[in-house]
Amino acid sequence: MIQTIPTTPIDGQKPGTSGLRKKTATFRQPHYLENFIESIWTGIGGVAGKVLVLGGDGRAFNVDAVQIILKMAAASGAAKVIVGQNGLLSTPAASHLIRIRSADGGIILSASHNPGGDDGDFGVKYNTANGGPAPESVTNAIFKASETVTEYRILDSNDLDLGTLGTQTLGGMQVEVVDSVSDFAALMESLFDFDAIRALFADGFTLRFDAMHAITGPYAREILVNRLGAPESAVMNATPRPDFGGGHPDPNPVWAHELMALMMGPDAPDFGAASDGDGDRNMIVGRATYVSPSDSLAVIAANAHLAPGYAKGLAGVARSMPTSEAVDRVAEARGLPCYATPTGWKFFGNLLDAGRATLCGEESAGTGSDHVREKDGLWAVLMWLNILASKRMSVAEAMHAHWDEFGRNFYSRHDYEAVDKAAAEELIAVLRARLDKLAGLPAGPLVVTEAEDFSYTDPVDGSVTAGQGLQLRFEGGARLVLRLSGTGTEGATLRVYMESFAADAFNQDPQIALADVIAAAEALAGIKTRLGRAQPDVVT
Ligand code: VG1
Ligand code: CO
Repeated sequence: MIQTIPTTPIDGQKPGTSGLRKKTATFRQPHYLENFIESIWTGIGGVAGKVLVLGGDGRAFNVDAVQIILKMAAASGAAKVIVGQNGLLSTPAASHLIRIRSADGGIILSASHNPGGDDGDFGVKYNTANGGPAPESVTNAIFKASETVTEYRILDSNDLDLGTLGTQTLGGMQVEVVDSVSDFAALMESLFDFDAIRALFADGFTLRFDAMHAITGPYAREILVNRLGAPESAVMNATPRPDFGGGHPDPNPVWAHELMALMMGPDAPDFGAASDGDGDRNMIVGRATYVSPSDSLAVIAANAHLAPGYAKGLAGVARSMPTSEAVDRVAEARGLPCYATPTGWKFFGNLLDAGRATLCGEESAGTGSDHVREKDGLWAVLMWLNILASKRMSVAEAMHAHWDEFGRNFYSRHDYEAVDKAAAEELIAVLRARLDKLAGLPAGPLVVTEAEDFSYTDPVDGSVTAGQGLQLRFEGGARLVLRLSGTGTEGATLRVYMESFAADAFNQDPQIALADVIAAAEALAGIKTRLGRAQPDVVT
């Protein structure tokens, strides 16, 4: 029976960089999830007759939310929902399913790299028919609907069995439970030279993949162990848990410390990698060699043709504006178009759909291509393995060969997390107000040459997105970006991105190579005084 439940709008249901993210407890409040889902239906022009993909990264509330969404979709007349088994799908696997099933869209339940569990975060993201995150026109429509929602429809029925593969009916709607891994694994096998990677492993190349108790465990096991022949022990923390084992599933040197300790120690394997809560981020690390995500993007741009799926070369590359310009150097050398977009994968969608970019990346450990419309952690891992299998180099050798050819962009991001929101907003506002007058002026040890509030005009549909971060350039070529995070759930997070270029002298600690830019940032923005923090919480 269809129930129509009266409700009232709930404040703050505004999707950020990547969907709506709130505390799990907030999502468990009466009507909270239901209001937002009903707003999605309104924002997409109704769900009646549509086919959706649905799944999440396994964090607390994942399965409950799947059951609620299925009953709401059925009550509003959806034709079919394709669900990952047990409600699980990684973000890139969901994107792929939307595409191969020609679905109208999909809902991904994840707060990605944010911690999960009863005290952690939960999130809901809507993806469109191309498999990618909804553009701002759609997320704005969803938010607007959330401000006026007065009722929602839900089927009064028993929970569905999400463990058994196959099709069931719920009201007038079909629910097809599919294997979460197999389509995605087949896609990877079609893009990369699995024989070469298998041969590399057979020759004694060792690896460790850290799934961080999140969604990639089952995917990594199937691909790395079952299909590529790595030993079972190559995948650590492989069982997804609702609280990610109490960890913070963000694959960077700070949060993936267990893997980092191994890779920097005497028993390091040849290759280490990790992914995040929902499987779209990646960290690449060699023996005693951390590869910054910006460098990883550049190395992939220079070598992707070694993988069969990219043998014909790249149409173009794209990076988010704060990502280092290492990839720009490769694009220039190879004569490829190169785009700089605002932060967030949704801005790559049009470039990928239009065939203008094949490869995209973000400094936040996101890399991907036109094979799906999301960033893809395991894809990046397999791309690296394919490159190493083809070149027969260590990670350190590959990095040095890259810097020898293209030079090195030293790069670092400093995050000040959960700071006072008003103070962080004021810091940005004050600097933004001064941008016009900064060119030619000193900033600590450097001199500003250009300063702008980054605005992006999408070259495909002409849409303009303004206010995407403060970007400053200095004499000598260094660059500084400041912006506020759009994925946090507590206070504000200030991100400070710093970059400088070196044609040689590659073997420096980035924090030392970037000392002048760090000092310039402090001189310009007064970060420590304004935020009351002596140092950043996370340095990547
Ligand atoms: C962060 C990253 C951004 C990434 C986004 C979603 O956003 O900086 O590059 O696309 O997270 O990643 P923000 O607004 O907090 O800087 V995921 O893996 O958390 O969906
Ligand atoms: Co993620």
